[in-house]
Amino acid sequence: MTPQKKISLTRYLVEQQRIDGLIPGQLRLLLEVVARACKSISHAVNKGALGGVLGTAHSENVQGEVQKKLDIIANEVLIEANEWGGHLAGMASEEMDAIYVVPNRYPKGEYLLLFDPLDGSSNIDVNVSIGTIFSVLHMPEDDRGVDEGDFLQPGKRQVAAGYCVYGPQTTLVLTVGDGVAMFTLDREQGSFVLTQENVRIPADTQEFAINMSNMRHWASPVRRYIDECLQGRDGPREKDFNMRWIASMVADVHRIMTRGGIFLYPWDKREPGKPGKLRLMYEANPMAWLVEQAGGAATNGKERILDIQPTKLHERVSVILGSKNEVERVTSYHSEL
Ligand code: AHM
Ligand code: MG
Repeated sequence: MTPQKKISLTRYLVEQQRIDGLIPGQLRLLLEVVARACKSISHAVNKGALGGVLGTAHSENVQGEVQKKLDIIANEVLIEANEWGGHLAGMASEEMDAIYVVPNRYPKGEYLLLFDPLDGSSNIDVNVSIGTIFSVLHMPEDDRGVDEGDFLQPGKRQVAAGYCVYGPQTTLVLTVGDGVAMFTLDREQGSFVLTQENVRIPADTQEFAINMSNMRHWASPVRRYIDECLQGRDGPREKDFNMRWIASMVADVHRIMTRGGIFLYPWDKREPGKPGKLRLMYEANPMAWLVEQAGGAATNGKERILDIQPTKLHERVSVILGSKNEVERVTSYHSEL
């Protein structure tokens, strides 16, 4: 038997570029550089206490959250890897107050890169899966200098999106608008290898992911949905539901990509002026596009996440995503208010 040929990320991108013309040269370079950065973040995560990378950095990000050492390391790795290649005009990160304009000493490209360098920060020190989430936008046409306004594009304008989950395996999940592909890091070869193409999320599920400790703060449509799930076989859904909550969006979404499910991080009453906890540009948009590309759905309860026009870089949003029929059900409960 001839051994099956392994398709590396590089080969996959070259072939996509050649066959479908979906990936222009600069975008291919960008995706390869992001993948390389993820590989290096994966190594740092793997070393853990041996690398002296655990614990807090004794600083706060723009959202007032305490930064972990690995949040800052991952942010620096992504910036340093991406600033000199000539493929980007600027970057924006959950961990930086303002946008990062590519310095003048480097050539400027036509893309903008946005990322949550290390999602699931509360799981870093306890050896639970965490990840990097990224989103790629095109610079608006005829724009000479890059500013924050250039980044404020709705998620439907993304040209690439993905995440890399650092778990028992390191897996990179990617879309360029032609379905979703998964690549597993082969540590001996040092490269990402294609392990699944055409990822599909089943339309129905019996598994939900939500932080139940916030239940008393939720709005009534979300309470109703979860309450009906909890009633199981004896309730209106007439089936039992299972619950999972990893508290790393990247890991919860990866489970949904693999076997279906619904993920919710809804608005709650504690801070009524805040639309949600998760960030639109670094978390919700890339995940929403990946989920849609795999046949799922993503809304904020009222509208499709990818249609939301952002008004500021660090904007937050309510997130409901995953198996299509369940997302549509929760969304319909919001309109029945
Ligand atoms: P982070 O980007 O600072 O890590 O925060 C986002 C994370 C998500 O990954 C996860 O879904 C959520 O916060 C968990 O929140 P909670 O601790 O409230 O359950
Ligand atoms: Mg995050």
